[in-house]
Amino acid sequence: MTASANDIILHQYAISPFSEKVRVALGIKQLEWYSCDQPVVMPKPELVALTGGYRKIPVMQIGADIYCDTQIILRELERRYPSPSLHEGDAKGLGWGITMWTDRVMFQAVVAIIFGGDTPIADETFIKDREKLTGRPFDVAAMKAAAPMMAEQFRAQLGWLDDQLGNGRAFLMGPKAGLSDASAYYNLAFLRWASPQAEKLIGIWPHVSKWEARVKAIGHGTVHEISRETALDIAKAATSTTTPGVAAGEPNELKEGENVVVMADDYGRDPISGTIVSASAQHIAIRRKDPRVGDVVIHFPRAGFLVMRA
Ligand SMILES: N[C@@H](CCC(=O)N[C@@H](CS)C(=O)NCC(=O)O)C(=O)O
Repeated sequence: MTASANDIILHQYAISPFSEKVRVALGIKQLEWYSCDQPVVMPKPELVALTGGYRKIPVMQIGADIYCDTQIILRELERRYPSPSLHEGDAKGLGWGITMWTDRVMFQAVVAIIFGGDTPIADETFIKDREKLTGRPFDVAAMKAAAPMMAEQFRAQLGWLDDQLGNGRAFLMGPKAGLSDASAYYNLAFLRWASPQAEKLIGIWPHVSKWEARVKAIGHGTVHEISRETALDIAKAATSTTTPGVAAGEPNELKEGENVVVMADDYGRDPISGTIVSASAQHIAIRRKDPRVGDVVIHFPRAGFLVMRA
């Protein structure tokens, strides 16, 4: 199989929980895609050639269009492959709001349980890398102190999921799996991969356990491997298919063609510079040039990202 400019390339690594969210969405939509393996720690020269400095995982590439953050990745998958929808039964708007809970509050509880647990899974290189990523000390002692409390926080949140599933529905929002399922599920998968406490915490919830098995059974669609160099060659040869234009209502009157810097508002706040191609309440796309990949258009969500005039 050779990938073309229309194919989905997911830059990821196997034990990345946020990649699991996208992999489940690819499974729900039964899509065929290419997995491009990326390192777990910096340096990631091929990834940053595509993204202009964004280093987090996953990143989706389709030709010369690059999507940073799972929110914009799932939004674009939904736009390009609307059926089956990630919003079957889901309140389309509030499904995204739910991801703000699963990706921040719930995820941070899981991180503390894993890294504050008894199994040391973080080596020196990983710790140094994550300190740079977050701009804070990777304080194992503090995480150890917090882990028991975080187990209680996580239990409370699993209780919400169990109540939601308590009326016999197969998935969180109804009979079909969607955005909320992929978003809550990856936290449980991460805990299963990395913490001996997982079964003790998850297994006590009867509805959650059955739901977890159902989401797992969805799979990841059809996946092929692609090398980093081939992915970069595809970007270089391709032209972005993004339609230019800025939707009405920009609170700060951002305009097409303006130079801006975009960065995440939480961690991994590396600034990415470019020229606005298109924007709306939910996305911003900026063009930049890179010696290895040529002209690319990089896409970010608006919620959770800051846009500043350069
Ligand atoms: N808000 C981001 C979060 C992504 C994230 O935190 N990813 C983790 C891996 S699952 C990461 O990038 N860690 C640092 C790294 O892998 O270099 C998203 O939704 O994509």
